[in-house]
Amino acid sequence: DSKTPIDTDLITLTRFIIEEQQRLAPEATGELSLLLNALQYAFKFIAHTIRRAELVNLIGLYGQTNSTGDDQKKLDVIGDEIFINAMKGSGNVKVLVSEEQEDLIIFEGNSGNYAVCCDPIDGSSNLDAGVSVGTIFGVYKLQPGSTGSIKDVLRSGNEMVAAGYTMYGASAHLMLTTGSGLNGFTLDTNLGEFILTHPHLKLDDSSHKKIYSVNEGNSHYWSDDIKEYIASLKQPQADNHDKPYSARYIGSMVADVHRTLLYGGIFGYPADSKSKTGKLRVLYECFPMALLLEQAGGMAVNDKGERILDLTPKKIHERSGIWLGSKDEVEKLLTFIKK
Ligand code: P6P
Repeated sequence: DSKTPIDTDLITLTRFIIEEQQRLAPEATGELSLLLNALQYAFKFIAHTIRRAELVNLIGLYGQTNSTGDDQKKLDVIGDEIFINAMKGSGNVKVLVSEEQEDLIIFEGNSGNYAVCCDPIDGSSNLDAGVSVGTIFGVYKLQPGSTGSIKDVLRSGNEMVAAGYTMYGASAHLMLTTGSGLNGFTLDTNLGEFILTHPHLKLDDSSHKKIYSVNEGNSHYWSDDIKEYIASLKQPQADNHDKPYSARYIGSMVADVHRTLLYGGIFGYPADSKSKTGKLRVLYECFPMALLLEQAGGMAVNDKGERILDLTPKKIHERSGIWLGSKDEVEKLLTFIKK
């Protein structure tokens, strides 16, 4: 009715990208803005497909396995195809690394200056249970003079120019950074637009929830440092009204990281005696999430306590152990990691 105030001045992702470009890089060519718009198209299409999949029962084993051996679900394949076509169609992506593709993809016909690393539908093993899954992405600008090769992506995480994820839950939530803070958007399916809903998101160091998020089913294989650390969280905490931490583990990285960004705490998938290099992949899981957490004032380190973004992968599907979350929580972990 006429009394309910309608916000007629919405900040859509499209508008936000243009305003950020004008604010941060007035001399920019606008290529990154075009790329971010191609990314948001892919997220809208994947969100729509996941919703439809529930109805037309696309879910179910597809019978093939992807480059990392997980059972591939139909939506993994469709999500990957949607993403590949959106990046090719953007015209300015030259190199693509996808979790679903064993090898690097070079778009010969594109004259673009960007390389994108992505996990089209991370956590898809949870799809049948209705658990939120997501698309995780990281963007590198091609190195000067490069026409697109593996050298453009086997680089330090510090060189990523943009990163984020879209989580497909009750709504589609996009968390994005282009290096100047972290902003959250929610897809309005009626408008077909991502709307700015979490401007300048920052982790609240003082009053965040005491949550730890790790798969305790692996604790037999953990190092003694990590066993000691997690055991310490289960004791009553003086700075938590003498209560131990709460355990929250969804098993879908995007959902676990989204909760960590909104509530604080720590998430980890450490390397252990079973997975000596951890499970999560550097280029399209660890780097993007580490960049998001740091932009929100948090931290992300590997099993040796080294900053994730300082790592340089030698292979495109390389894995790393990772801990990320509120600065004070990661610093507490670091006191248990013996150099
Ligand atoms: P586990 C999902 O398969 C995934 O790649 C991440 O999304 C998630 O954090 C992790 O693996 C869960 O692994 O071994 O705890 O089931």
